[in-house]
Amino acid sequence: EQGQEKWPKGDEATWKAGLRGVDSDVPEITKNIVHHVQTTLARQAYNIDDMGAYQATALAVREDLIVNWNETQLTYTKKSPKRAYYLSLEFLMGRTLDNALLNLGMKDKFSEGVNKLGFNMEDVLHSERDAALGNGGLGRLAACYVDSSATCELPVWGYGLRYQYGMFQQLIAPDGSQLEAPDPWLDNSNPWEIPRLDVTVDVRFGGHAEKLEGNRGIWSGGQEVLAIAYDCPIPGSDTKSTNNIRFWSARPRRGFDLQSFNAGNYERAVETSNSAANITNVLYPNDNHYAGKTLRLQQQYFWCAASLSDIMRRFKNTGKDISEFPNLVAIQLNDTHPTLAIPELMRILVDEEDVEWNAAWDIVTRTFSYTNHTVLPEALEKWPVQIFEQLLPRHLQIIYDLNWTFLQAVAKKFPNDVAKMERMSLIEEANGRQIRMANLAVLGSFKVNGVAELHSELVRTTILKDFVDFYGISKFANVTNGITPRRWLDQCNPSLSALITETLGSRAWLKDLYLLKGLLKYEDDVAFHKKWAASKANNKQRLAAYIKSTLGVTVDPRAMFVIQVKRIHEYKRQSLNILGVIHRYLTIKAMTPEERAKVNPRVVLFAGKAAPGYWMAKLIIRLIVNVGKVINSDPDVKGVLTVLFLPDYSVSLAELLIPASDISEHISTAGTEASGTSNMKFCLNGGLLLGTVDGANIEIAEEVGEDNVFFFGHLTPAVEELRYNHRYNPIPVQEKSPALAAVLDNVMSGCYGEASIWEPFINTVRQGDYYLISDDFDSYLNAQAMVDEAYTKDPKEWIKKSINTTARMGKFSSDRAIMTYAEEIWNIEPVKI
Ligand code: T68
Repeated sequence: EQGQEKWPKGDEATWKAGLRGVDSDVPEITKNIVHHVQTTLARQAYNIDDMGAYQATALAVREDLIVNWNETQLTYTKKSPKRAYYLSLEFLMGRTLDNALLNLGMKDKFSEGVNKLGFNMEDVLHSERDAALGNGGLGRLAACYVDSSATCELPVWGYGLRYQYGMFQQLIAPDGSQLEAPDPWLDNSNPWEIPRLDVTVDVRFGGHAEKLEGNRGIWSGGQEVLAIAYDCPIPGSDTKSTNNIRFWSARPRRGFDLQSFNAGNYERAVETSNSAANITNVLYPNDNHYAGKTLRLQQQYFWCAASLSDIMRRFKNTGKDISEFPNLVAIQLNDTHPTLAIPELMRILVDEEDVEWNAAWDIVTRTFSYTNHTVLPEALEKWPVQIFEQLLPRHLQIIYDLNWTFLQAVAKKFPNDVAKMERMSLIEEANGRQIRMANLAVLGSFKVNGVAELHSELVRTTILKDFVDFYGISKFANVTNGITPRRWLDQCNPSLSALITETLGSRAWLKDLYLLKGLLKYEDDVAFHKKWAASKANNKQRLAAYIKSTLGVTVDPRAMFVIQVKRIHEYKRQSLNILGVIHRYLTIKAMTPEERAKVNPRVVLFAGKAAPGYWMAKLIIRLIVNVGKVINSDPDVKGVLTVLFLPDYSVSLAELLIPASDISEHISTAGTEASGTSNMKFCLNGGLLLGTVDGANIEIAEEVGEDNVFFFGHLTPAVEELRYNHRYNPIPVQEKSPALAAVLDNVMSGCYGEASIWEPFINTVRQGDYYLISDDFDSYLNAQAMVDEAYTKDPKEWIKKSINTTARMGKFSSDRAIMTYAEEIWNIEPVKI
């Protein structure tokens, strides 16, 4: 069919002679790198450093990506398959070069080329700075999902915002406090983006909305902001298929507001242009917490409006009737952040495309699906009606109209249940009227999913129970999260990856992670054990070298490495970990030297950022740092216990830490961690899991076997009653856990800094204890004792557990997760490029 097509422009042979393919041999590669050094960077062999070598190499690889990107997009345009769009306010990409080289299958050749030019690939790779356009799990999940979409050859595009400043850089002050510095990640220019200065969308804010007959409306006036597209190619692994994330950047509509300018008000005119450009300035650094800032709502609408306009334009290019929209387009809402896309699509259909209201609603509700990432009430988005009225008057009308019809249906199904109506309404009437974004997301979607079995069950039985009663259970699904094994094993753990490939005989496991089961044959193989342990030892040495060079601290790689890295949050209970560490410290201090010699030496590592406005989380960081200082300088525990807080956690630091863990901790209060994804990364790399019966920990245990994880703590159904008792029948900590009481007293004794500093934190444990530290403490210590025993008593058994863990992690590939979305939600199919 393609052969019969007419060449679209000019002379075909001349065009084809000019087209470039993917560079495939070393001389071609080095030639292109040198070309970029000379003509793009305007440098030479005389004055080029690692950073320059990185830039030139990245530019060369970028060309290969673009060649594949072009071919992929042309194929999609020609075949016009149903496509899925992943709307995520966060994409936590990390570095790109290594990943691109591995996915293209070009790492060896580029390494050879770079070597010939006098550089070392490791140093070149490390010159890249992370793209940190996300807070944590939710943003990294989006990054894993675009990797898997491309790898599985699915026609999926991501839509996001191109923040000028990503996640803040974390510094630790001398007193142990977190300090924040901006992350101007675009300062060195970003070789991985393609500016599309011709792809723009006008986005309106404010003005006024008029209603016409038949629910139609007109929205006019206000201020227009220009959205400009920047495309970021996402290569699949071992396939040409290269997808796209389109990031929007805000510009003032015209350099300044001409009317004000003409009226002689230059300053006001410039002000408008400033506020427009502000929209994509900075990523909001809160995770699992709603802050309600107007600029955040502007970000959300700006991004939804630009993305939907773009999606609509692409759909219209197919020439299909508008009623076909849901047959060609699926849109996934990553949390409630993009929920405005629902009323926005209604507005486009009804006001601009002249679609009748009910027909429009039918299109909308066959297009969207929504992923929920939390059941914590403080994280649920609710926008004050007042802000909405000012910024998005037409959307407010649409939401009111939707709510009117919806509540009538609710009243019909549940007559006289006023309380239910109040709970389900899109508008919360208590403490100032607010729009409930989760309710709107459920109303406008045909499928709602949680991110792990337990979490999806909690969604169905708690926060969205009324909606399950109303719609029936089939609208509510589970898709357990996954991680990409390319970045989270092949790339971050080369020694283990090589061992697996050598053992299984091919790299096929990277695209079918269940093949790791083949390692089970060697679970008792002494020679294999030796190689397995050598890989872990190597990763621990690599981390020890990093710790030495950044913190100046020497850690012994022969000690057990215990790691907890994630956002700092009370529900994640880094507090439980540090209080457990203090208990361990006090226990060792009370021992005789002979007894101490028998203790299992541990290095306990923490990392993670606290939201700048989350005072308690920052206090917990400060406590960890100060406890570490005391322990690390105490000769009594030297070589037996080391405690460190590694500053500025990032994707790249995770890639260094995760392969080096013997044990990682995932110890949230039961029922609070929706899934967790680092738990999967640690286990895939052969680290054992110490955790609560929460989130995806449960499914990991199901897969790897309960004897290969260390579980502790109360279960989800007990939490409510325990909290009730804390409030109404409190038992003193001393009675519940003398061990914990001693630890709290120790903190208040002043040995880690004045008692008054820690008092607010200690009080949350002594009174109220919302996160159940006192209920789980003894059980936690018990689990830690089991870890020590398993690690010291029988090293062979430990390695066997480690092998079993890795071998049984097949389920947690994001390829499985994305194929579930594709087949069960989006109804899209792979497209061969
Ligand atoms: C995380 N959520 C969940 N939120 O906490 C984690 N929130 O259990 C889960 O594994 C992960 O999502 C992926 O499903 C977040 O990371 C945020 O970062 C966030 C950001 C802005 C506003 C609210």
